[in-house]
Amino acid sequence: MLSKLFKALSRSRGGISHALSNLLLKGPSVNELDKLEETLLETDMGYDTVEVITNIVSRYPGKDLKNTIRDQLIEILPFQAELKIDKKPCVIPIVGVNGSGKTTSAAKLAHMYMETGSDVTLVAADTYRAAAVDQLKIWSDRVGCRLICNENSGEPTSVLFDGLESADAHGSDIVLVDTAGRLHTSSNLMSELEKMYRVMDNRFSQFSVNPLIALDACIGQNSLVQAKEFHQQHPLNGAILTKLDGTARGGIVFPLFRELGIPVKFIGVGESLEDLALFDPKAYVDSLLGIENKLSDNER
Ligand SMILES: Nc1nc2c(ncn2[C@@H]2O[C@H](COP(=O)(O)OP(=O)(O)O)[C@@H](O)[C@H]2O)c(=O)[nH]1
Ligand SMILES: [Mg+2]
Repeated sequence: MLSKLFKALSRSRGGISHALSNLLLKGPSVNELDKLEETLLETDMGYDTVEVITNIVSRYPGKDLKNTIRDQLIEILPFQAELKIDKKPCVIPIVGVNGSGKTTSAAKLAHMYMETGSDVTLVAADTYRAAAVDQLKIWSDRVGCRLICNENSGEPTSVLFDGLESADAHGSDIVLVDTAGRLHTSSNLMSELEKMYRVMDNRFSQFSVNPLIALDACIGQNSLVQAKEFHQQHPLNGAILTKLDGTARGGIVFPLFRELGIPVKFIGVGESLEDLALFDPKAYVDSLLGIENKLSDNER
């Protein structure tokens, strides 16, 4: 997985490494600092974090530069995510806008939890797109986990209710709920989500509720706005940052945590079941900066 993360961040790393090498070579002139700043901003890490780095660079432009930056960046980030969420069984609704990778991430998470011996129930609560249930059926077959769906229902809350009752009766440890994509500006769909949260919180208190937002890393700063609104509606447990393999903009992890207090818990680095990893701040920063000492050639 280190190798996929390393590959996924290659574009960001290329730009940052180039700017840092130039800086070491030519000294921290205003021009080189500007170039570095621009490169860093392009990764979406946000101005505050960029400033942390440019301050280090202008103060200690030495050969230990990368390691100094590394340590500071790791300090900004959330702790390493853990797979086990709670002692109680838990329900993980996966929310976000259309196409952000909710369904795929639900399947990847189901796979990850099954691999560690948990009993997993997937709930197909996207009742808007006819193909959504079929998509999840295919995934659940591949993963080999339970799936609760109702093709005749247009009521996501009702499907969720059935799913949680069934998971409870069966004794599932983890219930992953695939939801319909919605923009935070769509008040109907947002109030429907609120209804779903009410059912989870009030009717199924035997489960801890741990919502995750799926955010497409390619869309950059827009994800901050989305995350903020979803987080205000119901506190999010964290984010799944998807499609890191297709972008040079993985830096959004920083402002998500610094500005909104939302930790990235998982990263998506491809389209298959195995392409999900727990967020590891050290591996992430090392990959971002091109610090390779932790990676053997086999791992890459
Ligand atoms: N490259 C890549 N593609 C992804 C990733 N996660 C999801 N996708 C793709 O993004 C598209 C939308 O994903 P989907 O799960 O259906 O999004 P949803 O609308 O939020 O449920 C699909 O083609 C997925 O294969 C990822 O981490 N990397
Ligand atoms: Mg979907």
